[in-house]
Amino acid sequence: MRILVTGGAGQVGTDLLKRLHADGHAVRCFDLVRRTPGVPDDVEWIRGDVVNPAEVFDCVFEFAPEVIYHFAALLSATGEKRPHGCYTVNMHGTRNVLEAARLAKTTPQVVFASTIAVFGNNLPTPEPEHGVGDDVPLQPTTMYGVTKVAGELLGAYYQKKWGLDFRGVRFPGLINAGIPGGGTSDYALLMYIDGIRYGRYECFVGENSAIPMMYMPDALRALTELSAAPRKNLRRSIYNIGAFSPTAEDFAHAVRARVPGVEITFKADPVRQAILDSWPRAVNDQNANDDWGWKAEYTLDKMSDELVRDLQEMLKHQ
Ligand code: AKB
Repeated sequence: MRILVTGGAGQVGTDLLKRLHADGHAVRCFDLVRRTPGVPDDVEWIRGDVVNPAEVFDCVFEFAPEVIYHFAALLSATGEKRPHGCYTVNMHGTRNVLEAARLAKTTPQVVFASTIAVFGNNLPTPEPEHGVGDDVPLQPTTMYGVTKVAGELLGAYYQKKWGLDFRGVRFPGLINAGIPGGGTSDYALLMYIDGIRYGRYECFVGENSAIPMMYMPDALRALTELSAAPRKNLRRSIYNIGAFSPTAEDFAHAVRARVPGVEITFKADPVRQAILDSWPRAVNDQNANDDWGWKAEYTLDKMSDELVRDLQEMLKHQ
C-alpha cells in the first residue's frame, strides 16, 4: 500500500514509519524537520508545513496515498505555552489534510490521532469503574484538547458530507524507547530515561496522579488494526483505546525495581498538574473492542521489562 504519515518525525510517527516500512508498504513522511535518524532510507521524506495548503496538496496529489495517518500537531504542554501556534498547526493542518484527501483522486482513508485531552470538565463523577466512555461531554480545558475535539468533528463532517473514510483513536499518554516532546504525559517516559542516564528524576506531577497510558507497540497495532477494519463494522469514527492507568508512584516503583539506586522525587508543576487533573483516570474502550477487536497486550510490568532493556541499549549510543 502507499501510505503517507504527517508529523512522521514525532514520537508516534517515527515508530509507525519503521513499522509500515518493515511490513512492506511504500511509505512517505511529511514533516517540517529533517529525517529522523534510524528511519530507513527508502522511506521517502518530504519537508513541508502542514499549515501550508499548497505543500500538503502537492504532497498528497503527487504521492496518491491509499491511507494518510495524520499526526502533525503541537501537544498539550507546548500548546499551553504557544496556544496560537497550537491552534494554527492543529486546526489548519487537519483541515488541509482532510481537504487534500477529499480532492485527491485516490480518496485516501484518513486515520486521525486524537487523544484523552479531548476530555475535561463535566466528566461523570465519580469516574465510572470501567473508565469514561466515548460519548461523555467533551469539554477540554487546553488549546490542544479544543483543537482535537474540532479535528474529530471536522473529520466526521467530511465523512458525512463527502463520504471520506475518516477514522481515529483517542490515544492515552504514550511510552516508547524514544525521546518525547511537548506532552503532559511525558513524565512517565522521562522517569525511565533520566532514571537510567542520570540516576535521578524529579517528576513534574504529584505521586498520586494517574491517567491512561499505553506502550507504543500497542499504539501502533491499534492504528494498523483500525485502518484495516472493514468500514461496515465501524459504528463510529473515533474510538477510546486504553491499556493501563498507573499512578506516578507506580511508575517510580517500576523504575526503582529495574534501575538500582535510582532516586525519584515529585515536585508538581502547577500548569502541567492542572492539565493532567483535567483528564480521566481511565477510558472505557468497549466500542473499539466490539467493532474491530481492540485489546491492549502490555501491562506496566511487561512494558517496563522491555522498555528498560531498550532504553539502556539506546542510551549507550548517545
Ligand atoms: C500529551 O500529553 O499532550 C499527549 C496526549 C495525552 O495526547 N501525550
